[in-house]
Amino acid sequence: MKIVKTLGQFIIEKQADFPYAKGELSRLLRDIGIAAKIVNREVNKAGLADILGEAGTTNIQGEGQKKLDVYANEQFISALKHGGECCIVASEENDEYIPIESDVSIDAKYIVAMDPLDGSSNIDVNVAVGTIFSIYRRKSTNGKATIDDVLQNGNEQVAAGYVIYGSSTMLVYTTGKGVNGFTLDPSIGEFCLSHPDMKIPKDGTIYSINEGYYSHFPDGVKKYIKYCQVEDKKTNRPYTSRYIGSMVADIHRNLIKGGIFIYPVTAGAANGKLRLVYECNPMAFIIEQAGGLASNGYQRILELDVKELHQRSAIFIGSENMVKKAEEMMACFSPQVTKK
Ligand code: P6P
Repeated sequence: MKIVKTLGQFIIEKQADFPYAKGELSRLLRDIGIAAKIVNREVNKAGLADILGEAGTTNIQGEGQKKLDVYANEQFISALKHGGECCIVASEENDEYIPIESDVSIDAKYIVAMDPLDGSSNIDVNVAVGTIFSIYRRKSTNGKATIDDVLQNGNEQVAAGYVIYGSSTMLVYTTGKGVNGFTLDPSIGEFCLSHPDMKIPKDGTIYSINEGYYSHFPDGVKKYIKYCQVEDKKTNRPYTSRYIGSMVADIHRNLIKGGIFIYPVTAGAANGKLRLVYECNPMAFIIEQAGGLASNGYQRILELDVKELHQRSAIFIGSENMVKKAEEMMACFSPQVTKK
């Protein structure tokens, strides 16, 4: 009989990894797990309930908000508000950060930055979507936490994770001591440890990029794509192209099988499309903890200066040797122009 370890049991077991923590981070991760189960229930019946289609509002990116991403945002904010461990929530769906001021959050010391439902444009066509979260400890030691507590470099994260609502629902997270994956067992309503100590293969044969923008890519990216497509048995090329259009799903596949995901700068997105604070930084933390690499083509994602909440970045993330090859092409054909 296989011993089932739930997310809650695992978190408590790993509590010892944080000698100074008094259980707050553990409780925060538990709160996120609870919200993920609630969102999962609605995602799984999105086609039935009246939560498909546009909510009529738009987020700061000017993107139409589908009802499910508004619902997911509300669920995560509510769980974090009532959990008492979080003093600020920053969300893709909200222009400004949300201070959590409630009796239970008086001495809360954690900041949560999240994309509550990434890839939501895929909801109506039943393609995997995901939640991405990033957790920081507040820097300020007294008074109310401010935006400065949110705008921390990625290497200051204390935890990061994602939920993928796919053929099964999984929660994958790291606290800086490796990456572990939990699959939701609907029959008991628990996330159960299914992928202990996840490691991304050093090499892979999957490249993931929206080639529709090829003509707008930097020359280094064009050269890397051609490198992926050239026949060379010794290096298992041509690689396979896979692009789901949902960052969590594309990166999760590469974490398991090996591969590289690239969203570079393009003519239409001079700083890239994906957001540094609640997409690139958490995914970079996870992939580095699993033995992979994540950069903007030149610098480690986790070392990039964070200046604005909805700041965008290019991202090259995945198997170590594939990211290194892509960075070589960038250095050679699209050398970084340092701003004077
Ligand atoms: P494009 C989804 O909208 C998202 O934010 C990511 O999940 C995904 O990787 C990317 O945008 C897809 O963007 O321009 O290829 O449609």
